[in-house]
Amino acid sequence: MKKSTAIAMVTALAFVGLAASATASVLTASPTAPSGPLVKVAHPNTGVPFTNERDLRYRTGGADRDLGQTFTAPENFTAASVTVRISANNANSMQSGVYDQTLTLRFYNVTDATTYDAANFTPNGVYNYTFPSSGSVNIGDYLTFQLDSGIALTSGNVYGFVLQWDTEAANKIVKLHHNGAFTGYSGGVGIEQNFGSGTGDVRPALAFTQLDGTAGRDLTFFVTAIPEPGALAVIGVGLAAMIVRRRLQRR
Ligand SMILES: [Ca+2]
Ligand SMILES: [Ca+2]
Repeated sequence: MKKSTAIAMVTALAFVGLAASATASVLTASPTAPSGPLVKVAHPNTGVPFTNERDLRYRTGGADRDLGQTFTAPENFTAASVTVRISANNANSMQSGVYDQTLTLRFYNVTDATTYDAANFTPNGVYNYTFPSSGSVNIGDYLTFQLDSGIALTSGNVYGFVLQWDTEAANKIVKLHHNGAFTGYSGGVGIEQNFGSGTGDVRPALAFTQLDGTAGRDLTFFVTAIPEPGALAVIGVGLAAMIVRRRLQRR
């Protein structure tokens, strides 16, 4: 390869890197829950009571709401993704104004597992996503928000995330499933921020209240971990051993 070609390729790759950092983070919709989450809060009942839903909305002609959840890290780990679930109560659980729209996840360090006072929330990352297009997301789906290169979390510390639409538009409502009266998760609290009443509403400085106005309610949510370097090394050694064994078998 010519030196000039190599330089051109490196330059091109550098531009690809810059472009990638400016694009939206990865949001996927799936009918199945994420595998191997470190934090899992889902309603324990069978026959999922999907009527436990709460609007995440920023709509013209009505009041608006951000939704979030705090949780306690069960060990030291790097958070890879956060998942919430779209309610499947009826077709109204996901309305027409949400497709291809920008949805922002704000991640926070929180002082304790019972507070929802915004004064106790310290910003620890902002991620922008594009909601899936019509036809590629269904009610009942799990929405998984990848946290790019991950967020390092410390065992026993409390963290939180808040989801919010960036702009107000007609029918911009998706309903997220929560655990209703089940209060089995003590590691955090469901939170929401209500604002506006019609059209042209502007989101105020953070002022959270408890989810659904009721103590103990939590979103159905999951947090997954990036495999530790130690675990990756074990996998790497295993792969190397397998390759060596196959080569020896061919002789
Ligand atoms: Ca709780
Ligand atoms: Ca509004």
